[in-house]
Amino acid sequence: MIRSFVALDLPDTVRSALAVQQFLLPLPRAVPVENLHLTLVFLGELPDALLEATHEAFCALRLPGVALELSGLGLFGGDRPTSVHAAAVACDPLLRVQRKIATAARRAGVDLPARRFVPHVTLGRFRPPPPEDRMRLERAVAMQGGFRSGPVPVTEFVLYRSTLTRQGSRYDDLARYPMASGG
Ligand code: 2AM
Repeated sequence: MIRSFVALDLPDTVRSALAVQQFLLPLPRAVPVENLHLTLVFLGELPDALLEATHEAFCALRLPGVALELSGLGLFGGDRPTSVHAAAVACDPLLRVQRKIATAARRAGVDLPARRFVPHVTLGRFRPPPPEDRMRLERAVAMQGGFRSGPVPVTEFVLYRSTLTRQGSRYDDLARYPMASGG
């Protein structure tokens, strides 16, 4: 079984801008800058043959590139937040690309949960902090709410393998799929 997901790799300019945001936030643990990505579809644990079939389906896709734009920061987890993220603008081209990749995975036989796609880049994951730390984090997220990056063109999507280790997740790219530039 291979744990994998499909994501957009981030251009260096975006990565650097996000590293600055991570530095400015009181994060218990930041996602390493080289691991930052925007997940389109989390495939989960798949048997090798199914992953291969899914890869073939992705190879057959002809998708336009997208203009990636980040706007604002947010917390996931409500009263007990467990992550901080930079939100991506949910523009139609990005939503369409995500939908087509999810459909291709489903047609190849992947059982994907029906979940609304909320495009984001996770900057830090943590256990729900005690109230004082939570308020500090919420204040910092609010203060940096004006964060913007892009739009920048992204012309490929990536199939990543995710390996859970004691030190955190390790991501290795298994395949890269070009999207037409100019999107
Ligand atoms: P996240 O950034 O919001 O945590 C690799 O784990 C990537 O897949 C992450 O970007 C993660 O999103 C995303 N993902 C989506 N659903 C997941 C799940 N059920 N388990 C782990 N990761 C998931």
